[in-house]
Amino acid sequence: MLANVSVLKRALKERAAELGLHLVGIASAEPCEGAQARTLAWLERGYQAEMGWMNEQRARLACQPEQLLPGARSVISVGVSYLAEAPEPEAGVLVGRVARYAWGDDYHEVLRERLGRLVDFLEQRLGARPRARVFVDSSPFPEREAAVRAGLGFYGKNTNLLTGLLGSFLFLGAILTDAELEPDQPPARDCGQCRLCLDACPTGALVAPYQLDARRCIAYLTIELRGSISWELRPVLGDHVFGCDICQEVCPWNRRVRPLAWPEFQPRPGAGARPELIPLLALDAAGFRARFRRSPMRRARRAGLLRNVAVALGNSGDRRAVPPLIGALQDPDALVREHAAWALERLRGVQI
Ligand code: B12
Ligand code: SF4
Ligand code: SF4
Repeated sequence: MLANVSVLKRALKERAAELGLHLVGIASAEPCEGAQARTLAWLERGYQAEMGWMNEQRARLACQPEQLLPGARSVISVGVSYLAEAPEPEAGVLVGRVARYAWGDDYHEVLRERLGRLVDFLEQRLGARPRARVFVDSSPFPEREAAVRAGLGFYGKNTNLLTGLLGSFLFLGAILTDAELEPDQPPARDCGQCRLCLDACPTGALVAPYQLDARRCIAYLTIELRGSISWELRPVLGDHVFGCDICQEVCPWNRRVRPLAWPEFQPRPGAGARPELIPLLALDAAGFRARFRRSPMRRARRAGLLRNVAVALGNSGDRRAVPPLIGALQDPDALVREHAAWALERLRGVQI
């Protein structure tokens, strides 16, 4: 029996490599009691901010594979690098900064399709379609915990999954299945004495090793928050208009990692790494939809993105930002108008 499960695992990993999935590991589908307890403690402290969907019920469901898929026996965890290179922005142009994961197409759809093909392979090998559920950051599932258990890497103090081969700029996905596969072993590694990410975080969101308070995290503030950004944090956002990579850029595990991003995740026109700010502030609803179709940046919605752009223009210290910000005082959305007014106030000194 063991021979069969390990032969199947080897064949599955070969197929995954053919599909371009950079890392693959297997874990048994046991309840994740530790992750559940840590997530409940995180919720208790209010670190989920206004992400109402990150709640106790979700944490309990996510960590009980049997409830997600009756008869579940194995988790196939995959990691796909999104590390790409982007051209330097043109000199003199007012640009914002987008987190690497959002430079290209939306990973949810791209990864889900590849994982579906891995399930097709299992069906072919087993002679019948196994019961399976695919997770790519959309339904409750502890993706980092599954990756650790499946031997892909370990938790960094910035809470990201770190891997020896690809660093941490990778997407995670998982297949929960009733097929039996031989489990891999979690690596016995950790960050050691390093604390570069904690010291580099500009907002103090990493309140302790492995503890992220989303209320202060730029990724949360620029992507998930629907309302107003606190006055205290606006200047600290700098030129970030969507997400933040600072705690990963400083990580030694991301040095000397080769850029292996799939063509889908290369910087695309419209979104990309360093979008020009002033045209963004002029986007209407239809323009926003057209520009960010199939981009992760849709997640911020028009009002959220323009709010972030107004803050970045306010932080630019550049007088060219003044006329478009005055225009944004007439924006149909109150959120945008309010942040534009703040930005103009911040630029007061440079107006003359
Ligand atoms: C909610 C969420 C967010 C929130 C909250 C982040 C957070 N740290 O919880 C916000 C909006 C801030 C966010 C930001 C980002 N996210 Co996000 N996010 C998620 C989501 C949906 C759930 C995460 C979760 O359960 N959080 C709850 C907390 C409690 O869990 P946790 O952070 O994993 O914490 C664990 C560790 O801290 C550990 N732990 C606690 N104490 C200790 C002590 C020791 C000794 C050890 C070893 C471990 C340990 O246990 C906790 C639970 O297991 C996942 C997808 C998913 N379904 O899993 C993606 C996910 C985690 N995000 C992802 C990404 C890419 C990002 C960003 C990089 C995007 C960006 N550039 O802007 C940033 C990174 C910010 C950061 N430093 O984490 C990837 C991460 C890939 C990776 N390499 O790890 C995921 C897995 C999505 C995916 N499928 O690829 N995200
Ligand atoms: S993503 Fe940015 S703001 Fe959030 S913890 Fe990392 S460095 Fe801090
Ligand atoms: S910067 Fe240092 S402490 Fe932070 S995740 Fe990387 S290795 Fe760990």
